[in-house]
Amino acid sequence: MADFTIILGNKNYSSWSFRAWLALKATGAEFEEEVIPLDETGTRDAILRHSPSGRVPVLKHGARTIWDSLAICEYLAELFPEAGLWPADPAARAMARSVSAEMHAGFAALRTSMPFNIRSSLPGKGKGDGVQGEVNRIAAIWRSCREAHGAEGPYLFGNFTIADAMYAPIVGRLITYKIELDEASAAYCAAIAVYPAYAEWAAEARNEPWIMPREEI
Ligand SMILES: N[C@@H](CCC(=O)N[C@@H](CS)C(=O)NCC(=O)O)C(=O)O
Repeated sequence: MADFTIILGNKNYSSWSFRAWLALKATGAEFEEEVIPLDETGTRDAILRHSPSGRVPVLKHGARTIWDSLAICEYLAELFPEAGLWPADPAARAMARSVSAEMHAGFAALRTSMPFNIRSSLPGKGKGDGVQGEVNRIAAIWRSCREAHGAEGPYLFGNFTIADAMYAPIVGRLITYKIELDEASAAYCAAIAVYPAYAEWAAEARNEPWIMPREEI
């Protein structure tokens, strides 16, 4: 039995689950996963059996329970320093933590108007109030990370880090809703879209049977 079990929501809809799962995959550790379909009878009880917050994702490691995507990422970064989940350089690491926290705490307009729906193609939909301003801010974040620290590879800080895990579901949304981007941001999206773990999650999302009407626009 693997040391780690991660409890997730539907792969097609649960963007917070996706973030923690990407970080766990990036450690290279073996793990088991359980998907709890959201918005069904019994969903809440099923989640509460694992998570005191009533939300997914949850990571179980022996007797420990870690909930909340960013807390899981931080926990894994401590446990697997060799995985480079945060950049080694202190200036890069500070920036990576800042942009990750900004994602974790923000972009409410985009998250509300453009629900995560990685298997769908919905060009032109989801253009609610405030969305374009948030897209512009996200593109500016990506450009500044790549310009300052991205020379070693195609991701925000060169190699894949927690910052990429935090923004990968935004990439998924920008692809689903076909949002126009500047060249550098489009190149970053293209790099994330072919990152093997991203592609694996997207393929599994396509095979899920569940439909969540409140997430379909
Ligand atoms: N801040 C939390 C947010 C977690 C969250 O909102 N998860 C949603 C799914 S993406 C959830 O568990 N919803 C419970 C439900 O729909 O019953 C995190 O970063 O993990």
